Amino acid sequence: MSMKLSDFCIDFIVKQGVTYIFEFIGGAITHLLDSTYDRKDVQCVSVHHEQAGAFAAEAYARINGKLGVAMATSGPGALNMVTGIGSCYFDSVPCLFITGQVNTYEYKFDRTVRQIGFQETDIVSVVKPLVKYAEMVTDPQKIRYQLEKAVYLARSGRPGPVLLDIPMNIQRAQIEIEALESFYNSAEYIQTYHKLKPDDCVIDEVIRLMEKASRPLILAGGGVRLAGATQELLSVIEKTKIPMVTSLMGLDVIPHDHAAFVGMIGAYGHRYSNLTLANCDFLLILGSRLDTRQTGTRPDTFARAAKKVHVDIDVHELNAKVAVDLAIHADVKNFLHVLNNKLTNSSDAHLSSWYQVIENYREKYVDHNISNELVRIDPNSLMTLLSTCCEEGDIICLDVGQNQMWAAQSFRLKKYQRMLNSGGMGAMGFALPAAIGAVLADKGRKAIVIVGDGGMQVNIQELDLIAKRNLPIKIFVMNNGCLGMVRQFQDLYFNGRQQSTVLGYSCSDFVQVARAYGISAAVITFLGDAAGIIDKALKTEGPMLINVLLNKSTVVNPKLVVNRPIEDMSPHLDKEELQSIMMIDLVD
Ligand SMILES: Cc1ncc(C[n+]2csc(CCOP(=O)(O)OP(=O)(O)O)c2C)c(N)n1
Ligand SMILES: [Mg+2]
Repeated sequence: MSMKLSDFCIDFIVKQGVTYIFEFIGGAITHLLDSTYDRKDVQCVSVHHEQAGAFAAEAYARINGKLGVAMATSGPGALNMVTGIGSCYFDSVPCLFITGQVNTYEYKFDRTVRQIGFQETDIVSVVKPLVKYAEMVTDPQKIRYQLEKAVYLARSGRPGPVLLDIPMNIQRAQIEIEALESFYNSAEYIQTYHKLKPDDCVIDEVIRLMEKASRPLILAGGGVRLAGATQELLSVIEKTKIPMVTSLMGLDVIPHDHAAFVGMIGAYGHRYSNLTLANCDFLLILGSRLDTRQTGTRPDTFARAAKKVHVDIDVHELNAKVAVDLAIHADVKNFLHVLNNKLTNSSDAHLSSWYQVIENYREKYVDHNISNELVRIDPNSLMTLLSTCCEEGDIICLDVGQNQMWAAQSFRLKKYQRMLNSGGMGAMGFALPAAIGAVLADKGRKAIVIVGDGGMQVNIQELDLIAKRNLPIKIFVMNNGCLGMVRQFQDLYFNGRQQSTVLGYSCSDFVQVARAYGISAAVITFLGDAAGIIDKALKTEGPMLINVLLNKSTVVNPKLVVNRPIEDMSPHLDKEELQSIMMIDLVD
């Protein structure tokens, strides 16, 4: 049977369980997008900037757990996706990016000229350091092989983005279906495929270390979700009663009110969580790459009194930043599955004094410090209030900056809620398009966007798409009228010279902007008014924007500063106080 290649690609994408393709059209991608025109099983979502399409695809993949797909034209379209592609790479999200390219007979290949075809750009070379696989398809009969290989690589091992660049003449080529070569029958596949299973004696050693400890702790990272291992993790906690902290990316693996949950560690983590981590004597690290935002800039002091076990699917992450006692190269889900089978239920009696210590930390060092300055709205308190109003299953999409950290610190996640972040890339402009991908991936759920006034302006154009599709997205702009996170940094290290965060920075009235797009909007000026307005926003059908007016001088507290171990956050405790609450020696 003969078929148009672009039709074959769309068929393939649909078979992966993908029902939305995020795209922005251009001449070089028209054949591929045209192949969706008459289909009922897949729909194009036409964003207004390719970066937003890439972020939406990322969130779509995280929520549907399968794959996200975004498409763009050659040149400017392809390049506009690069930030989103990088975001998927750093946060290990399986996405297939397809870019159109000029006809092969117009492409320069090895010639030394800069460009032959209009908008010709070597996107494959550009994205190489940000993808698991990128290739230009130059032989139409190789399309099945390329698609299968790309999607296999996107999903297997440590997941990540892949890109196929498909020239126009290849897109419109006729292919013979029966003659197409399959990647799965190839020597390449058979030689590289292997499944990682931890061996039994390693598990026995983990259990031995666990049982010997008197202050054990689990640290869950984003890898737990990626591996689909949340149930296995909860079951290990159920059996062992070991308390657990998370990284920013791991926050949504456990509901906030779970008895074993001890908050988020890291540079802007909770003081009580960081203290718990610093004092543990056994640490099981699951799917976390331990970057400096989690460990602080002194990884040598991280959980220094603990026997450390690190489980990760990516062997390069093991012993990379923090030296551990036992490095286990395994899929977290497989590891937890085998561990679960070997564990028997234990009571928490032997951990009661450890739980007592933790409770003491938690009571003394609440999750944030309310600023002494007279502020109309304490942003952390607003986050907690918002979280009490949200429903199980809501998807919380955070942007980047102070707004993100207030939310991570004080938004108390409920069951089945998700919290999406642009972790490694830390890209402002992520939250709004992520919400689009998230709500399309699971109809019936709504998204809560928490974004700063700066980040809101980065992909503000997507308000149009949200309005036209009447998507259930509630946007909370934490508006401090400045680029607060960097301003806080300048206040610390630049003597208050607020270049470009305050001086030269501006934003317009978001309420008027939202209304111009046809989205209803309201303002919160005082915490006392917030409950009613939040309630209205959450009950309104479709989108709504809430402009939360904050003081310009907002800060995120507590915060880990350079060269301090994780337990010693700013504002710093007196040395005597810190000494009195530590179970181990202080660092000099
Ligand atoms: C695309 C991009 N550009 C620049 C930055 C650097 N940056 C990190 S946080 C921040 C300030 C964010 O301001 P806003 O969105 O208003 O949030 P706030 O910190 O005030 O809550 C900036 C400029 C970034 N992370 N991403
Ligand atoms: Mg701001």
